[in-house]
Amino acid sequence: MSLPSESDLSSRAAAAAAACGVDLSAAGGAQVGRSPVNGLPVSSLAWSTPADVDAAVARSAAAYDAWRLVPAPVRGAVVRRFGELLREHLDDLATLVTLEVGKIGSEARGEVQEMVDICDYAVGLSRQLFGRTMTSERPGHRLMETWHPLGVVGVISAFNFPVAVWSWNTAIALVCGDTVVWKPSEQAPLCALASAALLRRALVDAGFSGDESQVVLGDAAVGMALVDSPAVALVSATGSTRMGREVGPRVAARFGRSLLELGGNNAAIVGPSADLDLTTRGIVFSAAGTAGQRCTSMRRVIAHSSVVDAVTDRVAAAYEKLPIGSPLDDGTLVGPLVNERAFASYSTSISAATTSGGSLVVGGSRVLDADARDAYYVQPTVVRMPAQSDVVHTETFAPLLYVLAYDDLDEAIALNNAVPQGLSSSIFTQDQAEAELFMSAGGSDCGIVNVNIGTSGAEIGGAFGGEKETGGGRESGSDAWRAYMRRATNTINYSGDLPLAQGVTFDV
Ligand code: UN1
Repeated sequence: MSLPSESDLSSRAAAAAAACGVDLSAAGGAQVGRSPVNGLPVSSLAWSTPADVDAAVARSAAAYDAWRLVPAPVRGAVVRRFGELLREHLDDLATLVTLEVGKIGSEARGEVQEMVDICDYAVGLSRQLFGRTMTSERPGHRLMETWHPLGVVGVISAFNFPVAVWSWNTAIALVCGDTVVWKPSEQAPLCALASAALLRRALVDAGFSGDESQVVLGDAAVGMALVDSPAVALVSATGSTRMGREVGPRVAARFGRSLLELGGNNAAIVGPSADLDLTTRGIVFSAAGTAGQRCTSMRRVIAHSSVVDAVTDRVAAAYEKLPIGSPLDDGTLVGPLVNERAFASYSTSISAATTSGGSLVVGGSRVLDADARDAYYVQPTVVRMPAQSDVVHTETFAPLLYVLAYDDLDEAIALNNAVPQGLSSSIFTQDQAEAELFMSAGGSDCGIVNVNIGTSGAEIGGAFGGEKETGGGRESGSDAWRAYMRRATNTINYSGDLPLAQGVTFDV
């Protein structure tokens, strides 16, 4: 495994950031960011104070006054330019994603591609912010709805998608006429500064102030300053259910809007007719890819008793061969966990699973600790469980997969739905009736319900998000844009008379 030295890490990061327009030579601060690749420092920056957050929100609100009046397709043209800059700097941003959060090259580039994709989507959307026209019960009247910008949007994003999640929110918010203040994960400040520098360039080149996009750096306290700011119309927060439990009520208390993307506990049902080659590949990508650190990562396999042994054996055989190592090395498929805390929860969950009757099938250990003492590489792990015990109901952000058996599909669907989270789900089957049932009202209760693919790796065209403790928010494609706008209902009277609705008379 080839691991960079501290100076190599910082100089690679500084070069990638500089290519995106971030000058780190004048930066420097007390907050040291450590790379999961080897645990060594990769950045040192200053965090924002609550006063900085207020100032950023004030700049954003001032920019909003003008931005909301810019025609939506003109706003779309700025997003188109941003998308072009992202294409140009795809490798620079991907390098920062790898260095700051430890994603392998292909997944880091895929994440930046997701930013490009949402920009393309948003450009088209900028000409399609449609409202409806409704028939009126009164003669000579027309009803319609108009969608208007909402205001300042606060975006709080997590370490595991340090740039894409912001871009889903921001590309859509900008075409909708909103301005954005971003509190990125404290794990990925350089990713944030570089992405925001490209967006600023797109805005300034088009003649705007650049204040339409703001970044504030820091931990939860900085995020909470955004959450509590009355000038922030919508808080879009991605992270743990614990975080969402705090954010949601605080925003609601001031009658703000929130859009929450919280934990998942995603399962795949494997039916008796499933194509086991395809199923195995689908499971391995979703469960071990990104080292199990996607909110859509597969955490449970619920397999029919006729195939459960075969599926478990195939997944275990694939796991034995997975190349674990530095995400900077070509060929690595499983990079590091983000930090020691993540490793601790991986270990604790494995112990809890075996204590509650589970048997370890494959994995279970930390590896490469001799090469990288301060980094946390672990083996993707499968535990066969007799039942859905407490630990299986909990999201562990690591490559830890529980396998359960079922006998009839209703039982499998009940197990799928029995956890508190409701983000993603899938079924592997060749039986159309099983697939349809899983997607029906009596099927999966999740926001994402797939057939013959894993739980992760959604495209930007669909609405992304989930139910129950996942928070209920929807981002990205479909009509998710509506969360970023306010709706006005208009009644237009061209009758020359004044008939009242519901037949009310009020003669004066
Ligand atoms: C997340 O893990 O927070 O569907 C987002 C996926 C990605 C997005 C995941 N497109 O796996």
